[in-house]
Amino acid sequence: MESEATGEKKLSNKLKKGSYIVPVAGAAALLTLAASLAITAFNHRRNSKRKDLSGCNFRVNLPTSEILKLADRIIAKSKEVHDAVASVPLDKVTYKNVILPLAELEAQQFPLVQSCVVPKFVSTSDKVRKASVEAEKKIDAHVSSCSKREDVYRVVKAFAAKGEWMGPEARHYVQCLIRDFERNGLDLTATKREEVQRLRAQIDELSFQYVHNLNYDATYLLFSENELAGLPTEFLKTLEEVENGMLKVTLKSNHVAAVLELCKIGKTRRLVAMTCGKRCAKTNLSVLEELVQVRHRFARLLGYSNYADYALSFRMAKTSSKVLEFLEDISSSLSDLAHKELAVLKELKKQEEGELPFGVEDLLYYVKKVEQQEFDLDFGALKQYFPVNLVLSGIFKIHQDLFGLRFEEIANADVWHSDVRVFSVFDLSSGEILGYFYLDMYTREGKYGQTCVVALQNGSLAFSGARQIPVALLISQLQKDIGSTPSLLRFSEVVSLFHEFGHVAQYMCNRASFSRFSGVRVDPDFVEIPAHVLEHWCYESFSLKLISGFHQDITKPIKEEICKSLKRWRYSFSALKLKQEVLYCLFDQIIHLADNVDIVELFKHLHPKVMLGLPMLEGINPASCFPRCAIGYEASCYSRIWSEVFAADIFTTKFRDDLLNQNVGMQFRTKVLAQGGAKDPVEILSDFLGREPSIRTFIDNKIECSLRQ
Ligand SMILES: *[C@@H]1O[C@H](CO)[C@@H](O)[C@H](O)[C@H]1NC(C)=O
Ligand SMILES: CC(=O)N[C@H]1CO[C@H](CO)[C@@H](O)[C@@H]1O
Ligand SMILES: [Zn+2]
Repeated sequence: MESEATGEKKLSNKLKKGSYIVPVAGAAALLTLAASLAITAFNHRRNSKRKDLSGCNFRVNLPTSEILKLADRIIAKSKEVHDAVASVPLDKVTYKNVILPLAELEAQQFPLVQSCVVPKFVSTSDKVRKASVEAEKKIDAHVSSCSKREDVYRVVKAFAAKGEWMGPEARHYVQCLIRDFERNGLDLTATKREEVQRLRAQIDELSFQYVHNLNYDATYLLFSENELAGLPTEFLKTLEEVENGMLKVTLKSNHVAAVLELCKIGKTRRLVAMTCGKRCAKTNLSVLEELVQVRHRFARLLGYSNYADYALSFRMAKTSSKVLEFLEDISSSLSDLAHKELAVLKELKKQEEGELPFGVEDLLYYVKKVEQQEFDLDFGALKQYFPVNLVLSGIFKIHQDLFGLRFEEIANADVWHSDVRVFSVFDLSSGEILGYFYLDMYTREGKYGQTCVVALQNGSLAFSGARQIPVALLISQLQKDIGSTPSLLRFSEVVSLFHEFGHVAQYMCNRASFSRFSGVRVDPDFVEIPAHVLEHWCYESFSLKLISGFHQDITKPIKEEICKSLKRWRYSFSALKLKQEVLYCLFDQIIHLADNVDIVELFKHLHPKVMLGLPMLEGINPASCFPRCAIGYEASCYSRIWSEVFAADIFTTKFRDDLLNQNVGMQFRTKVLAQGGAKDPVEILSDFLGREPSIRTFIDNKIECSLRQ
């Protein structure tokens, strides 16, 4: 699963029941979409017979008892196959009796597992969601026990040692099987293996504690209304008032962001930034120190020189030295630009507050100020140009023209809520079905709260030659309003939808043979790249006009000036913003290189170095409140920047000058999207680009776009 911060903002308005994608984009005159975009209307009221999706083994709407029974059947079957593999004599191992049964088991069981697990995200019934959680626990426990089976490991190892000829994808698959076993210490002595398990449990406990401390931190500050000057009245009204009119500002991100962006009083900003940077300093610094030490020991036991190398060994970046070089290169290449950006902000502060020194607490405030002065971007008004159906049909149109795909809505498919829509994806030229996806767009009670794409069935090619097609689910968090106008999207939601559709396209176009390599969760450094590539279409006038139209007259797309502003806005102060992110990524990488890094000193040292001499705020320690390095992104925080950089390389080199070039699009589809996790990502990208991927294009593009401001 994959989640996005961008999709969380709300939008309003309602999609009328029974409505369908209007197959006309804003620049209606530009396009004759209606004919080419075969999106069938469907009508909820006419739902006579529910249709099954042929070739889809994901089961919708299983009742509670069925979910639990299915989980038991999955486990029993899996156990049977594992036992059979384990019983193969070591001198009789072949691809057919060891690897094939495991690969086909995975491919067949995955959609069934998802039939049990996915209801917990989307079901409208509390009971079903609970059963789903319970089923998941059972299945997880079983999967975890399988990955610790020494008997199976030994057979797989014996097979690998035999050196039977295999294609590169199969070889890679065998390596992955072995890696998973060995990450559980199966190649170690029993005592060391126990130690691995013990350390892993300790890591889980400590990272949980770190995040728990942050979540339960209840620190707040009190300010008078004067001290909060600059904040909008509607915001002040939401603050709790304590005695003598003082207002309570918590350290929740929406409070902190509002103060840092809008509060005119430098002292208030500083106090909020400092208090925020001291959160959990007493507790979490020691938790993180211990966590890093335990991780280091864990990685050493498994034969890696440090935890970073353990975390990176199966990622595109591969080694920590490569990551450090990458981050330092980005940071130093952007220094000149960032200096220029900072000079603008410093000048503005001088005008507004006199000779006071500029500090990090001033960054957001003055950035916001310049942006308000320079760009006439009213995001509230911009929404009027993004009715959901228009945006969707624009997205489909772009995917169709670029990648040779055709989307068709399936009427009367079985779904878990009447808002959910289902689409088939076809290859435009051959008419071959490539896959299906469910679109569950609107927030509702009990539904999972993130925007993401969930794999329901992975594409794969069985030994018999039968292809299983991929089935995906796109969950987003759009707000359905009770009103008569169509649902309107905020710009951030438009970008987020584009991003997620990038994942869907990648998933649909994947031609890997092994289910394991056809997911949307393969190498995380690689898998985000196509989605980031697609985001670029949201900032180009040509495509923006394609996906927009004033909601009361969709033939009127957004104006050229606004398109230009959006692009400039994207690059405004982007060097400074990126450097700030690089700072945290460097910290995350360096602490995972050894067991004795002084995490307090490290931040103090890195801060002025990366942030152009700006010192860290006195007495704070960001290390105590940086949950990404504690859980989920440890030693891999860099990955977001990584994807963005190589996506920019691809977009700028191949697509920027011809946004709907199907030739290039088809090459991207076959050389990149189709490959999935079956091949080395650097090889994949080099094949497409005709050279190794490089950070230069990203940097040059950033400098060029910023100078145009
Ligand atoms: C299918 O894809 C998902 C999501 O990318 C992945 O988590 C899962 O491991 C894959 N399934 C199999 C059977 O490998
Ligand atoms: C290792 C460590 O210092 N843990 C502390 C983290 O913070 C909690 C309180 O929130 C303490 O109870 C732990 O001892
Ligand atoms: Zn993503």
